[in-house]
Amino acid sequence: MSKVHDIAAIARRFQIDGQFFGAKPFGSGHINDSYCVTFHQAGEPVRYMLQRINQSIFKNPVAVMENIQRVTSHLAAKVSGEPDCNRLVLTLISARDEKVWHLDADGNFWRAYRFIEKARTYDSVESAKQAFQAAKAFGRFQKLLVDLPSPRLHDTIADFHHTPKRFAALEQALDLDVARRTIKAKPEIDFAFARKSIADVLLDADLPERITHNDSKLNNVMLDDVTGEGICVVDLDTVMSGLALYDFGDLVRTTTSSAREDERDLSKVTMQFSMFEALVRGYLDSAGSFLTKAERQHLVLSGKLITFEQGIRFLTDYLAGDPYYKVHRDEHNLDRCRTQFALLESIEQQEERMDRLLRSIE
Ligand code: GN1
Ligand code: MG
Repeated sequence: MSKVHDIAAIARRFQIDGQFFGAKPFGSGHINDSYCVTFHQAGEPVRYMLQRINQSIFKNPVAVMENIQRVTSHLAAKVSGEPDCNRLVLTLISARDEKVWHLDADGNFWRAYRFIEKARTYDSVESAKQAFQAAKAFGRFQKLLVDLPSPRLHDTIADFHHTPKRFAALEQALDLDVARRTIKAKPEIDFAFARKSIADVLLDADLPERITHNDSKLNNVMLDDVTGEGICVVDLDTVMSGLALYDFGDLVRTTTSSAREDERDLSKVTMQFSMFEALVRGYLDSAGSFLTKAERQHLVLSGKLITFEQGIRFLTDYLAGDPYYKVHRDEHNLDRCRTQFALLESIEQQEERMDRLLRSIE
């Protein structure tokens, strides 16, 4: 049973002026708990984002917060002076004891951000413009972090995108079969094993390590309500060293299909070429100046890889009895796995055309 938290009391532990007015659960993340909280300040409502870090997944929340603090300060310094610069980067609110988190009496870690107004996220793509803007925003995020001073960021989750290890975890879940579900997922298991070789495509490609977001889903970038521009990348828990293409790959996974991640009608799940093209153009618009030739050449493969990886992660969680992702129905993780695999098939069918596009704009 999840505990009911006293959100008002927790919010008051942060350096927020005024009267607490209310709080609502926020967003569609699978890991942390997020609330939009409102305070009245001089008669005006002002909103903040309050989040509880899921410590069964982030075992070292202080390391997570140290990474986020370094990254957001660096980004803020880079964009200072730009119009509306407060909306271009997440701003952490310190707790009353000056730390950037609050540890409650039950051992929960909380953090607060200024809320970014007049912008929102989308769980599924509605236009090629959105795809372009999302990819441009993540490319810019990577570009602004190229010169983050040392030391290296903490690895908050080890081997996060190490796909062969993700595959090994699937094999282990199959062996254990703790939830007695392997029988129900036979076609998906066969699908995964038939493609096991995809797991190595980026690790074998000699690509440079960079600072990457690692969870670059479409719904982790805020698009401005008026201009539609991708203004701010959010959900920074997994910002750490990685391959730039992990981020591009996750954009392909979450933005080329207009179906939701857990869509049950698989006929709706297709890789829309126009969206892929918009992603490539948006990403190169901001990241093109620093990407190596090898990185550019692996853009298509990164989409395949991350879609495959996410499919096996959902499948593994399903077989293990859903310990990791929040689920809202019995076969939720299996449904999510199926959409990933349907999208992967659609990518496979269009791979040559996707490659031709890349060659034409090299
Ligand atoms: C999780 O919390 P959320 O929804 O942003 C997961 C990502 C997955 C994603 C799938 C720490 O992200 O890696 O790609 O679900 N985050 C973690 O939607 O595992
Ligand atoms: Mg996340």
